[in-house]
Amino acid sequence: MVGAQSSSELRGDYTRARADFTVEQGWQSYTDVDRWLWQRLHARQMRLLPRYACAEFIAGVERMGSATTIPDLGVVSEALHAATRWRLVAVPGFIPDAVFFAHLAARQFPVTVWLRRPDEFDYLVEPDLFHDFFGHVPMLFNPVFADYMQRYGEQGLRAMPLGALPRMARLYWYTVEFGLIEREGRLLAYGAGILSSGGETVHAVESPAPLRVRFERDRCMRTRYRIDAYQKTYFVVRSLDELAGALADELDGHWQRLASLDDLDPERLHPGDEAVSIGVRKNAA
Ligand code: HBI
Ligand code: FE
Repeated sequence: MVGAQSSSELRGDYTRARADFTVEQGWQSYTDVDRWLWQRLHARQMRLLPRYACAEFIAGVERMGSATTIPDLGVVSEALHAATRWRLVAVPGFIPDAVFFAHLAARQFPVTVWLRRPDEFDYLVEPDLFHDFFGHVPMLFNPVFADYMQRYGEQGLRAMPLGALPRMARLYWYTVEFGLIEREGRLLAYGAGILSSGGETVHAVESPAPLRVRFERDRCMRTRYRIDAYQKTYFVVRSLDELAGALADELDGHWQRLASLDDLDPERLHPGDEAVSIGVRKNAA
C-alpha cells in the first residue's frame, strides 16, 4: 500500500471556505497518490457502465469529457452550463443542509475537493471528489434530471422550517443517490451512490438480496435508510419524467399528513408495494 500523502489531508478543513462554503479547488495540489487512485476508481466504474448505467448517465459521462485524470472543475462547469445552465462549485465536504439546498436551488452543484485514501477504495460514508464528480455530474447534463435537482433544492429550503427535512433527505437518498430505472425490460442505475461504488453497482442491479419497489414518492419519504452498508430497498422509476413529477407540486400542505404516518423499515415490503423483479440473477447468493 502506498503510504504517501493524498488530498484527504484537506478533509474537514473548512477554515478557507467562504460564507457559502465554497473554496478554490486547488487543482495543482493533487498528489501522485490521488492521481493513481482516481485512475483506478475511474477505470473500474467505466467498465461497469455499459451493463449497469442508464443511457442518460452514460451520455453525461461522455459530455463531461473523459475524466481519466482528476478533472478541473472549472472546465467541466463551463460544459455543464452550456448544456443545462448548471455550474459546479468546489466545497470542503459535507455542508449544512440549508446551504446545500440553496446551491441546488441556484443550479450549482457542490463538489467535494478531496479524494479518499487508498484504503477507502471501496466505500466511504462521506462524499469525496470521486463520488460527487463521477457519481453526480453526469446526470446533471440531462435537462429533466437537472430541473428535478433544482426543484429539490427549492422544496428543501421550504421543507426545513416545516420540520420535513428528514423526509426530503430520504427522497434524495432513494432517488438521486440510489435510484434505479426500468428500461425495455432491464433494470439500470442512475443514482450517484450506486454508480460511484463498484460493489454497490452490481449489488443494486443484480443481487437477489435487496428489495426493489416501484417508486412512489411518499413511500420513499417514509422509508428509513442506512449510510454504512448496501441498501436494503431500492426504488425503481419508469422514466425521469416520472421522477420529476414527484416534485412538480408544492409540498407545503403535504407534510402534516405525512408526519402522521409511520416510518417504514427498508428490510421488508409494505402493503401497496409493487415489487420489481426484472433483471435479477436467479442463481447467485
Ligand atoms: N453536503 N457536500 C454535501 N453533499 C451532500 O450530499 C449533502 C450536503 N449537505 C446536506 C445534505 N447533503 C443533505 O441535507 C441533503 O441530501 C438532504
Ligand atoms: Fe452524493
